[in-house]
Amino acid sequence: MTETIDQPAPQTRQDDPFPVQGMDAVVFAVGNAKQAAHYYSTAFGMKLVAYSGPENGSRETASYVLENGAARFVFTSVIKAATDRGRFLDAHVAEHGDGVVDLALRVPDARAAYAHAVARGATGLEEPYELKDEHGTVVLAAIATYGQTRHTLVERTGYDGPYLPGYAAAEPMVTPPAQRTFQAVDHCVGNVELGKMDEWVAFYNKVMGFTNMKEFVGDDIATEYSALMSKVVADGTLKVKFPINEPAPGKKKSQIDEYLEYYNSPGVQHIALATNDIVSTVRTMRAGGVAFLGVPDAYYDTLGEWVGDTRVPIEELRELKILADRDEDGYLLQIFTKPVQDRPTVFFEIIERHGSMGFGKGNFKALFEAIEREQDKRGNL
Ligand code: TYF
Ligand code: FE
Repeated sequence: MTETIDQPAPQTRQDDPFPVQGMDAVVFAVGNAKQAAHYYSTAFGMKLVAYSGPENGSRETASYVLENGAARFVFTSVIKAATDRGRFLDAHVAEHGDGVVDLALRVPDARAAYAHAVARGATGLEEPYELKDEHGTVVLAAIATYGQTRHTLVERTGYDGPYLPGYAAAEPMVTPPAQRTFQAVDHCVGNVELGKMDEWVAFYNKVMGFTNMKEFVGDDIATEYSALMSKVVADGTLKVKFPINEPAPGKKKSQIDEYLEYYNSPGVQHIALATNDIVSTVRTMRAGGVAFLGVPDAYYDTLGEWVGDTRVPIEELRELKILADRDEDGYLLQIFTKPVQDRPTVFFEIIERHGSMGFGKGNFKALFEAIEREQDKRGNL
């Protein structure tokens, strides 16, 4: 039901061949970065902190960097493609719609991380290179993961600017909410094709030394109701957690198959954001027009019996459609948005953890039924 790390104890920095310091950024390629930045400011309560575009020397792309605590999102649009990078981003949006191009990882040594990853079988996309400006130097490299998604490896110890060399500090687009909506990226989930989940788990095991967490969705649950299989890999410190899903046969078309069909390839399915006040966050986001999945009222009639006491009274969870789950380590509260673009692809999760390091296994049935109701509305039966 929960997890602690499967096999080896969390590695210390000295013996970790691929140490990561956390998520550096989630980078989205979108059709209209200016408007996306506005949505994530007004509806998600994020704060614009940096910008790169024609006004400061970037003629090909415009990029908006938004933060909330340690969580950083970057939204990039092509203005006029002139290089392979611009053409790649244009093609990415044409093929996948708005989506995640990069789960960038902060590392202490990008050259060492890249060399290790490539030696262990990763596909190199960018050899290590330096970017410099008056704020200092950043070392970057990139390796491929599922679909057209990449992991940029970011070494930023020699830099004190707003994001990366070339970016200028920017003022918030709107006044941020009085209370911070979330403070970190909790986990990033990938959808891969049928039969590929174990290969991608092995990739993270081998290339990054990530270990498997105990929570997974196996055959039994898959055929019962979820129509997906899932395993979770994490770095030794549990700061970076990557669940990987693949479709499974079920009563209806798998939500993972629906994603793969509309995204046109494997890719990032959802980003979970950690908060310490999910009630306030959900109220702010609902007021900003974010649509969340709902669960039947009956879910709350029996919730107290098995989940026990939580910080938030059951009646408030019921009002806001927040889910709860408990395991031997503690409990968590969570809620899922509907897809945030017209394609039924990327969505978000808001999660408040109290001891539990799980992913809400006790909610999988209620959650997947809610997703299936949305699939039905879209005509995917
Ligand atoms: O990240 C997780 O594993 C949970 C559960 O399509 C989940 O958030 C898994 C698959 C999915 C939606 C949620
Ligand atoms: Fe999740």
